[in-house]
Amino acid sequence: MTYIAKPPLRHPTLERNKVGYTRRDYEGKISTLCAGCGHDSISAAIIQACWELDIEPHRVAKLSGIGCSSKTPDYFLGASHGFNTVHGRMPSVLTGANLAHRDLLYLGVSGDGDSASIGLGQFAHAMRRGVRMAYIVENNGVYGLTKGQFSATADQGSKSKKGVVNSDSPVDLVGLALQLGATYVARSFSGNKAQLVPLVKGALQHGGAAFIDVISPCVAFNNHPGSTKSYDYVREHNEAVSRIDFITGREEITVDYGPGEVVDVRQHDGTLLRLRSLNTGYDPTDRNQAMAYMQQHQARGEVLTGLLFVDPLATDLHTALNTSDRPLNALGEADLCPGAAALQKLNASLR
Ligand SMILES: Cc1ncc(C[n+]2csc(CCOP(=O)(O)OP(=O)(O)O)c2C)c(N)n1
Ligand code: SF4
Ligand SMILES: [Mg+2]
Repeated sequence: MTYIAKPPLRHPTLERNKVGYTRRDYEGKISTLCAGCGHDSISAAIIQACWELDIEPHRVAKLSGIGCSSKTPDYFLGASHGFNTVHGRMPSVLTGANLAHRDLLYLGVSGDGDSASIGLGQFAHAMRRGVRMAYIVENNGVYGLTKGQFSATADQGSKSKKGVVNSDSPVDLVGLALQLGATYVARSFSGNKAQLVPLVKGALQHGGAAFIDVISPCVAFNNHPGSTKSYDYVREHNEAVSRIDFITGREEITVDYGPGEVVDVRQHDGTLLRLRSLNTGYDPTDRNQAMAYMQQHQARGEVLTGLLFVDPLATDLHTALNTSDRPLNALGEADLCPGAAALQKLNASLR
């Protein structure tokens, strides 16, 4: 993988967050993606979200598969844990890491090829098992890294750069995530940082499987007329369900929301998701309504964005499996080898 390290120089007056870090401390190496690639804007949103959340970088584990999108974890959170897996295998490696070390914040970064083609099965099982993570798909409708073939999320009837029409039906990862039981489901656009940053913050603080599909135009292969994943198409067809602000339990609410219906969703850990509905009557905690609403917009060729669904009381795989409260590397000999009596009791329970 080619990369260029950023010069370590810092201006001494850079603003610091509550844990003493500047935004630059959340950056990674210099990006080698094409200038204007949507993926770089998503990296910038992740950096901003982690800085604003006062997350210590060593508390994050970022995992990805293969693709231009999956290269991006090299360009943010340079001081965090990282694992670049095989194509489409990020969810299973992340699941294993999460089960071994439950105290880290897990960030899965993937592409539409990585998650909707080769990794579709892995995506599905991570969602249905409720693996606690923020799973971000940087969705450009093509395999950018291998020169722009249609991916499984390309819309039927959309055109390639050379004018070839895609005849296959698309896989809609948001629809699948909703159907499979993900407890935080959102869609956004790499060109809308104001919407994306709070969505990433909410996902990182969520108590279960959080999924964000981010439409992220590929300027090299899928940004032309006839594409439904281009900057122009998404700007013209973007329909937001709500404006979201993410507020930690300790913060005073000072945001001026203006007119519109306000829905507060308080999560397990006390954090608050405040949504100002741009469409009256939209209930972000109603899974069935989210699915129907999304399909209606899709049929009209619109790209519905925002926080589409959240279950504020979500639990995760650790709760379901009743695992140890402590990470495995923090268990001592007494925990791991509780003695003959405990073994006999266990064996008896299995007879
Ligand atoms: C097992 C395997 N099959 C195929 C490939 C070739 N390959 C590399 S990246 C990629 C697709 C990447 O597309 P996507 O996940 O959408 O990422 P993008 O580059 O568009 O961000 C493919 C097919 C591979 N590296 N490994
Ligand atoms: S090929 Fe496309 S996805 Fe890859 S870096 Fe270039 S613009 Fe981004
Ligand atoms: Mg892609």
